[in-house]
Amino acid sequence: MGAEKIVVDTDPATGYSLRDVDDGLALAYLLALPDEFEVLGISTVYGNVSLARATTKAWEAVRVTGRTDVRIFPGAWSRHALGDVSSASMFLPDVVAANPGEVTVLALGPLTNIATAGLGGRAFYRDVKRVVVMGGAVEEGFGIPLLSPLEFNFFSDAAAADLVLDAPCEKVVITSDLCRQALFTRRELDSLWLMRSRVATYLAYRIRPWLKLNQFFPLLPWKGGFVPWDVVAAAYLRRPDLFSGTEEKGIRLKQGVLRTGALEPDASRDSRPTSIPTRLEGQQLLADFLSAISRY
Ligand SMILES: [Ca+2]
Repeated sequence: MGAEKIVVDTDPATGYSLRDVDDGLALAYLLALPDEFEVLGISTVYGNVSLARATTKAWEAVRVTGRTDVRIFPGAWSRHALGDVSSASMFLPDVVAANPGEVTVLALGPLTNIATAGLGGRAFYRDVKRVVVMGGAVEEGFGIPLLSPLEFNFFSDAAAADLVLDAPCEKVVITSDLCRQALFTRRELDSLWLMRSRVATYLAYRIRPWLKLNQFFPLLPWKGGFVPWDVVAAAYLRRPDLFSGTEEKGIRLKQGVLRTGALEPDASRDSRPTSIPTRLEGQQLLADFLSAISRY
């Protein structure tokens, strides 16, 4: 079997102060496995940081990993750009049209680029193999009182998220509840330091302050580490065996004035179900991440 064709839509911020490192970790993981994943392109989106800063970090990821063969396509600068033409909005339909039924789109940021590609006509959802999304919360979300459950990607562009949840294609949603079953701790960081490769050391330097912040920030519901959100979604492509309890049902964003990224069942969409794994072998997933990085 050949390598799986994928496109990664992402808002990397790895290394910017007080910003999540997960997109950069997910990119390093996938780019480490060229015999398993043919990365046809990386499209960038605002989210963790501005579009310009996210695009800069995407360039940094391909340069540090030595994968400058991978092309980068800037997309939406905000949720107000839903429907606007961008490099990403042209690239996404083009690449699935050129490889009908073969391309997995892995969406790791707000869904503005994906929804915009879908607005361009039925061909995108017809031709894409599947869309795997990190986003949405079923129960616990981010754990902030009053706003809970809150999930950043779906909250950032609720309209785009709901369009994708209604898309006529195979959809997998990796929720924040699921991601919280993995916790990246000092132990994983120490493993990276010990690898001594350029990529592992690059990641370790950027993970260290984020790990410290998570360890000492008192309001977070998880203790002793950080949740590697986008790494969980990326690992789903390689190790679906680590995911279980998958529910197949129609789903939509919870309606209301404040749409926080919470999900609810929608029977009217049962003919277009979404796959939602509910259980994760978190420790094995982190071990798989480390084994991929150790290839550098
Ligand atoms: Ca992200």
